[in-house]
Amino acid sequence: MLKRIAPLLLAACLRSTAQQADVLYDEAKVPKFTLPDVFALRSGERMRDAKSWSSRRRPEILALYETEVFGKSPAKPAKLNFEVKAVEKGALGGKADRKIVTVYFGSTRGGPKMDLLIYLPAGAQKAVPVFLGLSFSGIHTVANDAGVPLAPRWVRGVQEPSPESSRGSAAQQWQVEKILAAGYGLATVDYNDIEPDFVGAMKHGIRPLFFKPGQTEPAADEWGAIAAWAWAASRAMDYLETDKEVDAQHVALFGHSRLGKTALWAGAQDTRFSIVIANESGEGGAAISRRNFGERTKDLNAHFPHWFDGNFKKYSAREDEMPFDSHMLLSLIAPRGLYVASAEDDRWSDPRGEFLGAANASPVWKLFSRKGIETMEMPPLHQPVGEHVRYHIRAGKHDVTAYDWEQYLKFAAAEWRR
Ligand code: GTR
Repeated sequence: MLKRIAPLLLAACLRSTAQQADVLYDEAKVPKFTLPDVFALRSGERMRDAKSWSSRRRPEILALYETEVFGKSPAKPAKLNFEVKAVEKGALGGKADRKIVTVYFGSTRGGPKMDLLIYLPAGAQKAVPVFLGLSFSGIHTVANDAGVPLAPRWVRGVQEPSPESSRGSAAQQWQVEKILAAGYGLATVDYNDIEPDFVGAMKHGIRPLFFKPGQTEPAADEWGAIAAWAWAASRAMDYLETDKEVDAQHVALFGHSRLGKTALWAGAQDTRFSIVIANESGEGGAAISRRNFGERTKDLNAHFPHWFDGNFKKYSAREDEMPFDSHMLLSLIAPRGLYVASAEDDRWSDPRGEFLGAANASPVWKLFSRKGIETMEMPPLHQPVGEHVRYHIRAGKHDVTAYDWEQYLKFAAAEWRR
């Protein structure tokens, strides 16, 4: 399918060739491991209450992920430049009010920019909670809406116009009508606007804007593409905070797959996101790396060297040497709402590893007197578990489905009513 553009073809290909290759898919062969203690400082001292964990352990974990995994990102620019356009009342057959907001990353309107597509329930009388998500393809793919201009796409490293047939091609993965019917809005950005997703694409994205004079590559502890995408999600949040139609206290950040890893990293750093949803985020996301099941750090570093920072390369096939694991990344969302989800056939992402990441992060919620997942036993298909940390596994392949969105909407309703 042409709409599954180059990087996604590579992803699909990895998934299927991995079936034959030397990939661990046998639960009996998962090595025994001990996870780093989410409560203990590197000095060994254990934090026993929310206040000391937040002020002492949390910054340590954040700094580890910043230097060793995703790389440091620049601060929020002093001046942000937004342009609100394409405002339409009664889009999507009268169900939505729609606008497109351009966020300019530089100080002028000439440089890189991203277009934020926002659907809000038509005629909403007060500010509405919003799901924010980066998407894999142009904003015109999110819904069948003739009013959204066709964004260009990248094919084999070259940008070209998108065909009309791609309009609405990702609609299944966004379920905008369900979101609107629940009384929420949806805001999306094409991640290619921030940095296209292929080796060597950095020059087309935002990272060079922040280089020091003479710098041509990020340093080993500076941001990779995932951190760049995450940073831009925070810039989208900067805009949402200025929009009176949006209830910026209630913004859920959603991401699928590599964009699930991105959502986790954005949500870890930016506590304005009140809920973080990682759909099938796999290795480098919610899955416990030490299980070595499915995708491994060496696969990430070999196939997608641009995603993570330079320091992360030293952990290729050395998961047991990492002073962190995914439960620590997930703990950075506490005490906010966290949803981790898996698909049964998506073994490459290690569903059990994703569950165990969420379950092993949950004791941190307990410190805040909030319930997370209170069992180490993986639930059966289609039976979500947990309260402020929730998890489900559904039947089917690596994807985002209506079932997934139904669960996220229920979770948001519960979180936001509390
Ligand atoms: C895979 C990659 C995963 C996941 C996925 C995706 O091939 O190995 O880590 O992020 O791509 O984003 O579709």
